[in-house]
Amino acid sequence: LATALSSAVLAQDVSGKVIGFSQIGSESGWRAAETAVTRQQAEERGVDLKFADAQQKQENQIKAIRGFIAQGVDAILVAPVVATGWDDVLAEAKEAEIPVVLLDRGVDAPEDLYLTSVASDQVKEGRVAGEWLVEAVGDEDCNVVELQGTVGSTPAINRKAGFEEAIAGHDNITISQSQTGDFTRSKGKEVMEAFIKASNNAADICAVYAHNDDMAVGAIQAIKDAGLKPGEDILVVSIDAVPDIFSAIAAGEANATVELTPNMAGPAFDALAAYWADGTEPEKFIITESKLYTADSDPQGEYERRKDLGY
Ligand code: GYE
Repeated sequence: LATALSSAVLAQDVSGKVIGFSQIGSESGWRAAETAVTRQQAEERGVDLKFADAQQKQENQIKAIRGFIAQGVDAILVAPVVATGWDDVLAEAKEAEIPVVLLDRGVDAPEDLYLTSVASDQVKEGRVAGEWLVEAVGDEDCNVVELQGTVGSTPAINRKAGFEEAIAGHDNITISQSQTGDFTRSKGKEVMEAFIKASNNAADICAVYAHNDDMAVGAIQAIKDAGLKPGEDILVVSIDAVPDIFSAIAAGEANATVELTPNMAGPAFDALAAYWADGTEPEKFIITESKLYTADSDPQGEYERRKDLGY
């Protein structure tokens, strides 16, 4: 029993490891939560986490990863800002025998260049958001404006595709305008203002679909500034499930969000622990859940639960 217990403990063990984390930046509330949870997970597990903030720039991420390789870290976590352009630096890490785990976004690179990827099914997230809208509008005509995430990032590409899949075949629903808001609150507001200006009559916009909650929160402000009621005159559906969207849902100013867990590091550390314990190859894609929340899902309670978790 003692041996069984100690090997079970060992399999979970990443303590004493030095792990580099190339984070994208701090564009959203979700990103801040992910950074906080990663630091917390590292501390609980005795990992020496080397944190590098890339300020949204891929070149900074590549530099940080090269720095981690030069330092000889035990593993590298990277949240890749865009999908392309990773082959060389990932091959360098592989050459140095440093396992790389992708967090929350994907890459267009050969799968043998990373150990595993911990992320949501982003096409599904878009689909869940779109299915909610299909259900909410029924037979009514609905003009949707779309706030896309960062250009070239997998969540922007996939969340767009999933939403379009869900509304396909529902000819009453059309996307009339679609632009990037770069996953930020300020750009979400700015682009929503432009959408409102460009439409003949702001009231013609039936819904806004934002690829994350922060852009939705910015859009809500723009809708109010235009003298309309978000959540009623213009429906608001987005992705992440951060506390601020729950306050908006509780206030009737947003309608639905799809949850993205900020705990990507937990499964990443588990995968590394098993890999180091006995060479266990993790699943290539570790997929987190995508649950829908609406006004019916106790938004005030969800807000408080997240605040208690330290979001
Ligand atoms: O939804 C958004 C963030 O990469 C999936 O990035 C993640 C997204 C998340 O800035 O808020």
